[in-house]
Parts: sequence; C-alpha cells; structure tokens
Amino acid sequence: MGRVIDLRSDTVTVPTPEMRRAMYEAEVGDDVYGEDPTVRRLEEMAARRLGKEAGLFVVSGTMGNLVAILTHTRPGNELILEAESHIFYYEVGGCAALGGVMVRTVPGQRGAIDPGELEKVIRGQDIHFPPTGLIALENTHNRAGGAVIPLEKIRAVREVADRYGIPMHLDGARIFNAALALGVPAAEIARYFDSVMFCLSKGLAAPVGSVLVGSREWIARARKWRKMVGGGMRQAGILAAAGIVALEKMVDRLVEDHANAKFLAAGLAEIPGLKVNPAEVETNIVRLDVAATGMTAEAFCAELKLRGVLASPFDPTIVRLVTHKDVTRGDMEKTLSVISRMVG
Ligand code: TLP
Repeated sequence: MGRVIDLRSDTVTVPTPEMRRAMYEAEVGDDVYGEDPTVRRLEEMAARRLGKEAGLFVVSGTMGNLVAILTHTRPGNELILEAESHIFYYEVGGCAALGGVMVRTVPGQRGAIDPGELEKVIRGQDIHFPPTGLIALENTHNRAGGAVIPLEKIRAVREVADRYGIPMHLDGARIFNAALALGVPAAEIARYFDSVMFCLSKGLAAPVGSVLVGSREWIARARKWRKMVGGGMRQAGILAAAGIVALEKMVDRLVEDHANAKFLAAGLAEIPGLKVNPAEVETNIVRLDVAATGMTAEAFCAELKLRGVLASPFDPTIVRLVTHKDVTRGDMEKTLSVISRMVG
C-alpha cells in the first residue's frame, strides 16, 4: 500500500532535521527561574513578530488559551465565544472547570461574529448579571474549515469591545495561515487583541509548544497562572529551539499547504456524491460533505483508512482534510484517485 497519507491534522507534522539539530545543540537553563536563554529568545522573537511587548512559551494551544482566560477573567465572569470556536468545542471545558468562567456563545458566519450580535450579549450593570470579562475570536477558524476572519470584521468587533472596556483574546493557533491568506504580517491581525496565542506545533511543524503574547505586565501575570496549571517547565530550551526554527524557517512555506488544499478541494468538487466549495478553502483545511454518498463521516474515514489515507470525521457527515508540510502534491493526486475510486 505504501506510505500512509495523513490528512487528519497539521498537528501530525514531524520536526525537520534542522529542528532536531537545534534541539540537540540548544543552550538551556531552568526556565522557572527565568534562566533558559533559548526559551527567552523564542519568547522575545514571538512577541516582536506579533508586535507585542512580551511572550510566554506554553506546552500547548489549549494551555495557552486557558492561561489567557485565567489571566483576563475572574470566576463568575462571562466569556463570549463564537459558537463553533475551538475553546468552546475542544478544550474540555477548561475555562469553566478551572477558571469558573461562564461561556456565552454567539453564532458566527465562517467564524466571524457580527458586531451587532456581539453587542446584544454584552452584559450591562444590572445587579443580576455576571460581568462580561473577555471576548475571544479564532483566526483561522478551525471548524469553519480554516476560514480567515478579515481585518475589517475584527476591527468592528474591537470597536464594540472598546466601547464596553472588554479585553480581547485571539486563539491564533493558525495565525500565520491567516496572515498569509490576508497578505499582511501577523502583527496586523494581533494589533486588535490584548493577547494572542499561536501554535508552533501545527503547520509550523515544531514537536511541541505554543506562545502567548501580550503586554509585559499581562505576561508577568500569565506566567504565574502558567505555573499554577503545571506549565512551568525547566530546561524547556530543548523544545523552544525547535520553535525558533519553526518561526524562522517554516512560516513562508505555508503557501504550499494552501495551494495543496485548494488543489485537493477543486479535485474533490469534481467527484460525484461529494460536496465541497473550493472558493471557501482559504487556507490549509478542507471540509468535505459526504452525506450524498450515503456514508457517515466515520464510515467514510474508516474506508479511506483501509486505502492508506487518513482524514478526520468532523460532524456526522463532514470530513476534515488538512494539508501540511509532510504531504505533497503527489499525495493530493493519490488521495483524489483513492477517493474517486472509493465512492465511484
Ligand atoms: N486543534 C486540533 C484539535 O484539537 C481539533 C486540530 O487537529 O486542529 N486552537 C485551535 C484553533 C486549534 O485548532 C487547536 C488544535 C488548539 C487551539 C489547541 O491546540 P493544542 O492541540 O496544542 O492544545
């Protein structure tokens, strides 16, 4: 059957030889004492790149979002999220369990929330109400199929947030995919947010880690929360070293992943029984509707696996395929011919 083509996620990417070398050679110290020079370099580099004062290296995107929520809010606060957001869907309810935060969701359009709808759910001063503590957006938006939220829509949300003095956090797990699709530096997106989390371990292919960025004062507080949730690592420079290579070398090549996703979507759209809108594929995620094949997404993925291609069931009839550095144009062609034979 040959090599398995793994399109489940960009999290499956393995570190490059250059990352492994950098990890081997990394200069390290005890980061809880603030003495790991490689972690510090990564944090400074990330902050500079996103136009913020300071950065904090965290274990995962989930931890980065959780620490951001803990730092911005108090128990009993309301957190406003888009209804399909990763924080709401896939982070194990951590904000409620560990932060005592109540979530209020707003239905979005391809991940973006309408400023008017947002304004309706922001709490006033009524004695009965929990205070609205934070608004978080996600760009690119995972469940919306890697949709990019345009700058005007972010700006409109920020204007509402400012009117009520509410901070904003960005789940920017894939912010560099968004920046590439928008044709702007990532800092142009980040400037609308008080804090941003982005991942090194997805399309950028580092083995572990995300970075939280914000003001110096805010990051100092976030550092304490990171310690509380057990994220104070010691000689973490070994991991940060790969993150530095990720930021320096792996951002520009995301263009290939986007091109492969578009190619894949265009090919899938030609296969009878499959529904996908190639115009909606803006980055590296393809949402494929398999309802008309009569198969569930689970069954579709199971059949596909037998033929050497891995994909994720996302909803009962929606399959997600994600492109990344460890799959090639040839793999896209192979995937198309495998799927076409499978449903044909
Ligand atoms: N997403 C993973 C799964 O959890 C679904 C994936 O395969 O896409 N924010 C966004 C937008 C994400 O997509 C993810 C991971 C995270 C946060 C969490 O990052 P990790 O997995 O590092 O905790």
